Amino acid sequence: MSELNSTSTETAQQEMAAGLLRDHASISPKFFYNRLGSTLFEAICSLPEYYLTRTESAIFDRHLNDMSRTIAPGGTLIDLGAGNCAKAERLFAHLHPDQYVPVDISASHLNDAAQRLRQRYPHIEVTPLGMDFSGQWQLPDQVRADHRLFFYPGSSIGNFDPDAALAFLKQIRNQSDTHGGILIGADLVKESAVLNDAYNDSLGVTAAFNLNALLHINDLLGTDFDLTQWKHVAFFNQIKSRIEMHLEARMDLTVKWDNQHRHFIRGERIHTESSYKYTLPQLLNLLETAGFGCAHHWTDDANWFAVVRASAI
Ligand code: AVI
Repeated sequence: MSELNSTSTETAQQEMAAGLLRDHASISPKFFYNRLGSTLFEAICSLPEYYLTRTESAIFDRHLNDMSRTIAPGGTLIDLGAGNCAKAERLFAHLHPDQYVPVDISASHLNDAAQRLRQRYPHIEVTPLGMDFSGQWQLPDQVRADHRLFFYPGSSIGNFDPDAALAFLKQIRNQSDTHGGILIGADLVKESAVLNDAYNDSLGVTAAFNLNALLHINDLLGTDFDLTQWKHVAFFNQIKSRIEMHLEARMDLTVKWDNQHRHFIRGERIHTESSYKYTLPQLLNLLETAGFGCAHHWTDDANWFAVVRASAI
């Protein structure tokens, strides 16, 4: 089941078809997140090999008091890619936001969570937004304009190519007043084996997450992808400093939809996701180029993951 409204369904269909018809076929990683995909992603976050979530969480556990000293209380907390809102909820007791704005492409997940939060925190205005923020976006007027803190955890910044990451951060900067800022988590460059294991877990949950994109496309575009004909491939590309996820055809096959088709030969791949890994200086430099300064950062003991708080300057 997909969670997009009719206008965004049409745009999504065009985007999917264009990606499938490219010489090197690709699908945007945003198409991982239908209801099943969001559930599978939550499961990924608990996998032993997927160190990102627990490492980031441990950084917050250890340094949240220190972080909150760099952030004025009150204001609006804007949670980009909020999912079940659990990560932001942990900040409430430290940051005391007046308004909380969870934003996610998967609206049903979001509305359930927002309802629960309203009951638990009646003094916080909860304003959920079902929105795709992977391209051009603008926050609506219901979002208060002053003291905006954008919360972007989970290394989701890594899912943008570097130019797009910069453009995305600039959009955030342009929607922050001078009291605003960003609290962002990003996965750092490390030994390839650790990275490869994180995206090739032994339970096969990441493989299911990747393959589910084809079910989502069948649902949205009416393609006839047969999942048994495809396999999950993920590896660290050291030159580009990114994990690449692909779906690889196990045999020659043809995918059909409407009056269109795409032939794949055995071994041909659809690129489904890149997950860039930064060094800490690269990450700080990216934020500075986007217009954020006065950065404070916190990492784990192994320097696997970083959380950065930076101000709009
Ligand atoms: C959401 N994003 C940061 C995850 C990542 O690690 O790039 C998505 C993911 N893909 C496979 N496993 C997790």
